[in-house]
Amino acid sequence: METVQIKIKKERPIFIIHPADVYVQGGLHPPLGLAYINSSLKNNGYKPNVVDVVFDRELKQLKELELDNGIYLISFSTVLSDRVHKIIDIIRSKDKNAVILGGGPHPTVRKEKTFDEFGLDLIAMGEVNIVDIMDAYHTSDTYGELSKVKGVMYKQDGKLVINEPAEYLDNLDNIPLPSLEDFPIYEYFKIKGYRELSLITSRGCPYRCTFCQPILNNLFGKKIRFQSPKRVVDEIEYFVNKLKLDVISFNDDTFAFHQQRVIDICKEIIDRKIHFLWRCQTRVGLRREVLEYMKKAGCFLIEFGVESGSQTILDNIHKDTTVEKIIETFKYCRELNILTHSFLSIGWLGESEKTINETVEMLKIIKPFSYSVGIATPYPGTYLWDEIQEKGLLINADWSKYDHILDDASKIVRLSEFSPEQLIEKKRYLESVLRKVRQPKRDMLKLLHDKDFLMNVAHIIKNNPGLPLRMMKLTSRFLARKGKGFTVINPDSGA
Ligand code: B12
Ligand code: SF4
Repeated sequence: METVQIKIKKERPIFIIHPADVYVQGGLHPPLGLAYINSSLKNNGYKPNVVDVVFDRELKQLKELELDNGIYLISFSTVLSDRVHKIIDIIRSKDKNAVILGGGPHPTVRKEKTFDEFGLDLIAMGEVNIVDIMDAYHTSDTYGELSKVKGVMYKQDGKLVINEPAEYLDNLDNIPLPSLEDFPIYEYFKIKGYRELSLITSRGCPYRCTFCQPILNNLFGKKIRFQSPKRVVDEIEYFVNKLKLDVISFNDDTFAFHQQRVIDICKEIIDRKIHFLWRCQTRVGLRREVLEYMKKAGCFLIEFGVESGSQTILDNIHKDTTVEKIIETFKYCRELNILTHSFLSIGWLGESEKTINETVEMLKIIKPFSYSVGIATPYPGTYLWDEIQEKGLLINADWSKYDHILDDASKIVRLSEFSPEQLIEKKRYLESVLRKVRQPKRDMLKLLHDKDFLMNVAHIIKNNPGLPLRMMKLTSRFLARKGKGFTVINPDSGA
C-alpha cells in the first residue's frame, strides 16, 4: 500500500519587518518587495503581521511585542545593516525559537557572508517562492521541504545548504497586487504631505552601469520583464480609487525602457479617464512623442539617472548614453512642461577638475527642476565593488556609510584625484551651481499654467477635496526649501 506523507501544520506567528529609518532614508515609500510577500502569504492562508519601524527610531514596537516561536522576514539594502543588527538582537533576546529570514538586495548579493554578518537562519536570493518557504517551516520535516525550494540557502545541523537558483516569474501579470494597506500608509502620507504610493511595473534592467549592476541581474535575472499595460492600469485604478491617491511614483529601474509600452499604458490611462499625477525614474533618450503621451496621462515629473555631464565619466561607468541625449531629453521635457529631477554623482574613476567642469557646463543647459548629488559608492554586488576589491582601493566597509547621498560616502573609497574632503567640497560646488542655474519657480509656474496638468488636478480634486490644501502646504514647503524638490524628505539631514 502506498504511504501518504501528511504535513503537520503548526501555526507559527509570522512577522514581516520593514527595517528602514525615516531619519536616514532618502525617498519614503512603503516597501514593495515586502508588500508582495505579504500578499502572497495572505493569498495562501497565512496571516502575517506587518511591523514597519520606519517611524519608530527606538524600535519600541518590536520591544513591546510578545514574541515566541515566530518566523521573521526582513528585507534590507546595505545601508540598513546597522539597524537590522539591532532588530535581530531584539528578536533573539525575546524569542529563543525565532527563525529569521533575510532577503532583498543585501542578502541577495552578500549570500553566505550574510549568515556570519547577521546570524540569519535562511537567506532568500531574489525572486523566491515565499509560500514554499513558509510551508517548509510549517511541516514536521522542515529541512526536507526546504531542500526543494529554489533560491534559498540555510544552515542544516550547522552546515550550509545552497539550493539551486530561483526561476524568474515569466508572467508578471499573475503576481497578486502588493498588499500595501497593511503598512502604515497614512503615516507615510502624513509625513510626505501628499498621498503617494510607489508601484513597480517591470523587473530588471538590461543595462550594465558599473555602480548598479549586476545587483539587478542577481535580483531579477538578465532579462527585463514587464507587466502588460492592462495589468499596470488595473493596479493603478485599484490603488487610486481605494486610497484616493494624489500621486503614484513608478519605481521601475527604468520605467520607459520599452517606449511603445509606455505609450500603451498612457493611452489606457487616458481612455479609462483615471486621474492622478505620476512620476517615474528612467534613463534619458525618450522620444518626444512618448513624453507627450506621458504628460497627457498625468506625468508631471521624471527622475533621470544623469550621473555626469562628462562623456569620459559616462563611458567609464558604462552608462551607455551620451551628453547630447541628456541635453535633448531635458529640452523635450522643458518644452512639454514636465518637471525634471537629475540624479548626479561625482568621484568616479577618472573624475577630475575637467570632468566636473564639463558637468557644470551641462547643468547650465539642462537646468533640472530638482536634483541630488551623490558620491560614487561601491555597493557590494556591483562591478564597481569587484573592481575596487581587485585594486585594493576600499578604505571603509562600514555599511552604515553606504548611502551615496550622504557626505560620509566620501570616506568609503578613493577612486579619483579628490580626497574625501575635496569630494565634499566638489559636491557643495555642484549644488551651488545648481542653485544658480535652475529655474524651479519658473518651471512650477509654467506647470501651473499647463492645460493638461490643470485638467488633471481639477479631476483629482473632485475625488480628493483635500488636495488644494495639500498643494498649498507643499508649495510653501517647496519655497522654504528653495525649491530643492519633492522627492527626498529626510527631516533630519534635509538630504
Ligand atoms: C524603488 C527603490 C527604492 C525606493 C524604495 C521604494 C519602495 N516602495 O520600496 C527608495 C527611493 C525608497 C529607495 C531608496 C534607496 N535605495 Co533603492 N532601489 C529601489 C529599486 C529601484 C526597486 C526596489 C523594488 O521595489 N523592487 C521590487 C521588489 C518586488 O523587489 P525586492 O524588494 O527585491 O523584493 C523581491 C525579492 O528580493 C524578495 N525579497 C525581498 N525581501 C525579502 C525578504 C525575505 C525574507 C524573503 C524570503 C524574500 C524577499 O521578494 C520580493 C518579491 O520577489 C531597487 C533596484 C531593484 N530593482 O531592486 C533599488 C535598490 C534596492 N536601492 C538601492 C539603494 C542603494 C538605495 C538607497 C541607499 C539610495 C538612496 N540613498 O536613495 C536608499 C536606501 C533605502 C533603504 N532604506 O533601504 C540599491 C541597493 C544596493 C545594496 N547593495 O543594498 C538598489 C539595489 C539599486 C542599485 N542597483 O544600486 N530605493
Ligand atoms: S543605473 Fe539605471 S540604467 Fe544603469 S543598470 Fe541601473 S537601473 Fe539600469
